[in-house]
Amino acid sequence: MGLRNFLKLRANLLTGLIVLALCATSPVLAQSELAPAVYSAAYKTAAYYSLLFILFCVFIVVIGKVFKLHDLNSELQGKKSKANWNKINGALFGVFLIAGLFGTYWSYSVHGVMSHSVSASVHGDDIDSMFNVTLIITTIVFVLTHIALFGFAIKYPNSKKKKAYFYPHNNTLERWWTIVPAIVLTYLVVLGFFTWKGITEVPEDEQKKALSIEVTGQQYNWTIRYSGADNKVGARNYKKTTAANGLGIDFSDNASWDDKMADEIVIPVNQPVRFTINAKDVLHSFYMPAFRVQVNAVPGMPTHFQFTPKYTTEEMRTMENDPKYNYLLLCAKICGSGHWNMQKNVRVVSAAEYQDWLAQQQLYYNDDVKMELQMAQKSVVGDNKLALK
Ligand SMILES: [Cu+2]
Repeated sequence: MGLRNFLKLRANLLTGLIVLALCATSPVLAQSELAPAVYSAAYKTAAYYSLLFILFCVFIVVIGKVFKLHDLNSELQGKKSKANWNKINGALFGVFLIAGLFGTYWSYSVHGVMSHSVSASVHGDDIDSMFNVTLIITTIVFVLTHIALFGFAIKYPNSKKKKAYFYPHNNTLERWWTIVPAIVLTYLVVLGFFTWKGITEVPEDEQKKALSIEVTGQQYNWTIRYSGADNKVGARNYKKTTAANGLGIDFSDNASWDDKMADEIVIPVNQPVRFTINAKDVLHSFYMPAFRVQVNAVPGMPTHFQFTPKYTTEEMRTMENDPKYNYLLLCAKICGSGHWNMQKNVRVVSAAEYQDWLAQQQLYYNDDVKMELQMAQKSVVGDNKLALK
């Protein structure tokens, strides 16, 4: 086969490949049009953009192949290729730099607004300002290093006329690029350390003043226990877990007798709340984004988070201009197949509303639990009698 025929075959193969790619993607597009309603709009959008990206890649490959064919053709005819690839690459680096920086600006202006909501807790403002400081510093570094990276590639393309300057070592330069990042990173770490310490290390008298609520995570639900009039959640012992006593509450501890169960979390505004967080099976994560609260729920090791909510749900609905707005408790640890659905409503209300709501909640130590405990005691006594005989 002559070279000319070979090139023709290659061009035909390439065209076939493109047609095949287009044919293969069209049924997927058609299917996404006919897909049942369960496929969310977001899923469709992701599929659409993925296909668009694949088509764009195919387009780039085609352009590359066309250039390659042109070069081979010129070579065959004994002509010198006119394309200066170093210059083309340099110009492309410039295009990527501008497009990339514009993409960064676009992402900050569109997604930045989406990710930044008003903090609904007192300590949340500290976390937000720390986040902003980190974002500003890293953005400045990102922009400068990328301008330098692409700028050098544009300014110094390969050329037969130029010889590269061998520049292996510069102590002053190395000193600066070690000391400056070290100072900046130390500042960020120390700032984070003290902010976190200020939020999590609450003095004991402050802990006692806070409303005590216990939350237990299990696949795939949160169980909420309020401490009752004594503001103390009763002790637990996993060995006491039964069908009626799912949390394994130890009823020999008097503090457990007035504990209450709830289907949602209701907390009074402007009062400190202290959550004790447990897990019954695997790791979960107690996550309330609006309050900037996140702590792991670990089996066998209670964790705590204390904070003060600033705005009631109603106030937040007005501020967010969304009459359906609700605070949420979510699980932020991928804990199994039902993880996505592990959420609870959180309502922040006035102190008076909170008291009214609490009065309506059921005691954990209810008749079912009492009856089960009595039955268990009777069977223990029965067993003992048998043992004596
Ligand atoms: Cu979970």
